Amino acid sequence: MEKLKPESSIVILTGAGISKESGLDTFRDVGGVWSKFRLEDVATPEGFARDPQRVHEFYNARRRNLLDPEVKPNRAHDALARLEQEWPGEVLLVTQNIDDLHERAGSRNLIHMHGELFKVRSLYTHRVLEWQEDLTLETLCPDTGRPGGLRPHVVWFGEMPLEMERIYEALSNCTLFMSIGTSGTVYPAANFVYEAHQSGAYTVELNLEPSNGATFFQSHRHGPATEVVPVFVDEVLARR
Ligand code: BJW
Repeated sequence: MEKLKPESSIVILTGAGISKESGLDTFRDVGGVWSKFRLEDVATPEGFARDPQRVHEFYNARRRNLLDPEVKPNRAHDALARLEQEWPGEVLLVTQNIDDLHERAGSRNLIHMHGELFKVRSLYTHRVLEWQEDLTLETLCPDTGRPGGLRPHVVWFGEMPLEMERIYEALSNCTLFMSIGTSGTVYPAANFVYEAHQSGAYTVELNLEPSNGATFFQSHRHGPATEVVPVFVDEVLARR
């Protein structure tokens, strides 16, 4: 952290663990999403081609859950928004999450590398649309008027995550890299710590438990995100 100056750039990677205390399930923890659904069925292009209705139902349920007024940003989302607002240098938040809790907390310099639950994409025109309703096979694509032409705007296994060029550019210029609430099992996000380390950044993991790539971080804060993230953000802001 000694190299961290007020003008330094910070890159933050977040995963499902940061939204756990807001009431959203993680994927790989006990009782997580992948203990209830086969990822091959609901999170691959092949699964969507085989049974699009099943995939729609999976995302419809998650979309409705995100609309539940009980699901709100927590102290960890709030702390990251504060960091962006108060840190003099650039703060880029890269999230693997498709929920909108970072936006609701006030983060603005944000990349959703695995897409967004409140967006859908036309299979015919590739246009991305804001969307909060259920999707069915009968839903008409607004661009073409044809049914069955919309898919969730999410990145499934085997698909290219979004805005990778901008992310790698930021990783190559950052002085601090923070990874929060992610198991480090899904690539390319799991590799970001190496990219940041190679660029000379100080790398910190904030997670409930050591992640798969824990040994590659220089510092660890283990605990619930709502506890460890605000404390760490205060430490960073004290270096202004
Ligand atoms: C708390 C907490 C609390 C709990 N406080 N913490 C073989 C080897 C290497 C790679 C591959 C391979 N075979 C295939 C691949 C590539 C594949 C991949 O990585 N597979 C692995 C499973 C091996 N990746 C892809 O296909 C990606 N595309 C790609 O690689 O394109 C080529 C490319 C290469 C190089 C550059 C560029 C491109 C696409 C991946 C798409 C992932 N999609 C999903 C679903 C869609 C979105 C959705 O429906 O939500 O995205 S999968 C799912 O996993 C979701 C998540 O974003 C993602 C990551 O999960 P995350 O966030 O880490 O959650 P968990 O549950 O795993 O972990 C939660 C953590 O929080 C835990 O550690 C808890 O302890 C902690 N926690 N409570 C703090 N309160």
